[in-house]
Amino acid sequence: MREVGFSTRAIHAGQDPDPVTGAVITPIYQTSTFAQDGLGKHRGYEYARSGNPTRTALEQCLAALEGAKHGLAFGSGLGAETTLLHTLKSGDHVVAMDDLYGGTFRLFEQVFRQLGITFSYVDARDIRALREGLQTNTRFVWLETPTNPLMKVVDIAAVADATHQAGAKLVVDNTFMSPYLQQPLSLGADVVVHSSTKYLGGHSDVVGGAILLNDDELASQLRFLENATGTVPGPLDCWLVLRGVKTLAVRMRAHEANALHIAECLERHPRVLQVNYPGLASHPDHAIAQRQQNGFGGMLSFVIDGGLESARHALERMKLFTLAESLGGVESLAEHPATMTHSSMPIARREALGVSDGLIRLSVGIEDLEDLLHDLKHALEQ
Ligand code: P1T
Repeated sequence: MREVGFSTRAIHAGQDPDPVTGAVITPIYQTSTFAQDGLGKHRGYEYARSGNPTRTALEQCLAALEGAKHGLAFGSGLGAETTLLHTLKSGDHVVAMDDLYGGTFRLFEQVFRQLGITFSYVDARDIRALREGLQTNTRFVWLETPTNPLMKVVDIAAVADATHQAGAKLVVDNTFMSPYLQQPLSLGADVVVHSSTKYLGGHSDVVGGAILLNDDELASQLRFLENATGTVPGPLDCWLVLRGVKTLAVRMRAHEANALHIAECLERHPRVLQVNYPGLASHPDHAIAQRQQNGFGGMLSFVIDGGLESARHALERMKLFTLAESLGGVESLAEHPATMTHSSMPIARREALGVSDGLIRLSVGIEDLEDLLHDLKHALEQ
C-alpha cells in the first residue's frame, strides 16, 4: 500500500469514522466498563483500565507517527517511564544521559533505586565514556535528545550501536522534538517515550504519556504492566492528545521559526552569556542535530549575566512568556530550571552539568514573533 505523509497519518491513523454513527471525529468513550455478550464473549473491550476505544485510536495514531508497530498511551510521561522501569528487576542497571528532566532523575534516584535498580550517568555524546559506563547487567541506555534543559544533542545511531553491542536496549525520550522532527526508532532506538503533555497535546490542557516500540515481547509486557499497575490515561485526555496531533506538523514549523529567530536575537544580546539552541551554527552539536533531526524545534535555554537575581528579575518582567513549568504548548512559557523543573537534582550535580542559577529555559510558542521579541527585550533591560 502507498505510504501516506506525516500529517495525513496524524489526521487519519487509527481514526476511521465511527462505524456505528459515522462520527468523523473519534468519540470520547467516557465509560468505565463495557457490556459483554456472554461469559468470555466481548467486543474487544471489557473494563476501561484494560482498554478504551479512544485510547486505542490515540495509540494507533502515535505508533503511525513514530513508525512503530506498537503504541501505548499513559496517564503522564512519568507514568509511561514508571511502567517501562517496572520491566526491570532488582540487580539491573541503567545508564542514563547526564542531562535529563528533573522528574525523570527523581524517579530513578528516589523511587527505583530503592527497589534495587542502579543508575549511572554519562554524557552520551562521548561514545567512549558511554561504552565505559555499560555493565554486564545494563538493561537500558536512556536518553533525551535534545536534553532538558541544556539542549545537548546525542547521536542516536551511534549510541544505539554501542548499546546493542552490550546487549542492552536504547530508550529515547522524544518529548522535545516530537515525531515530526525526529524518529528515534528509525535511527536504531528500541523504545520511544513521550510526555504527550507537551508538543503532542500542544495546548497545555492535558497531562499524558506514551511509549512506542517495535518489540512484540516488550510491548506485551508493557500492556500487562499498564493494566496491572493502572498507569492509564482517561478517555478525554486521550481525545485531547488526538486532537492536538492533527496540527503537530504546522505547529512544529511555527514553533521552530519563532525559536530560531529568538535564539539569534538572544545570541547578540549583551546580557546573554550563552544560548543553547541546536539550530544555531555556534551550537556544539549543530552538525549532528542537522543530520538526525528534521528541524530544531521550539525549545531553547540561555544564561543571563548576574545569576539568580538577574534571572528572577527577567522572568518576573516577562508578560507574554508565562512563568510556568512545562513546555510544548502554543503559548510561550519561561522557567528557571535550577529552582523549578530541576530542583530535585542535588546542587553539586546541577552545577557540574551547567544548570546554573542564571539559566532560563524558554518554550517558544506560536504567537506573533514581534510580540515575543518585544517581551524578551523588555524583560532583559537592566
Ligand atoms: O510531566 P509528565 O507528562 O509526567 O512528563 C515528564 C517528562 C518526561 N520527559 C521529559 C523530557 C519532560 O520534559 C517531562 C516533563 N517536563 C516538564 C514538566 C518540564 O517543564 O520540563
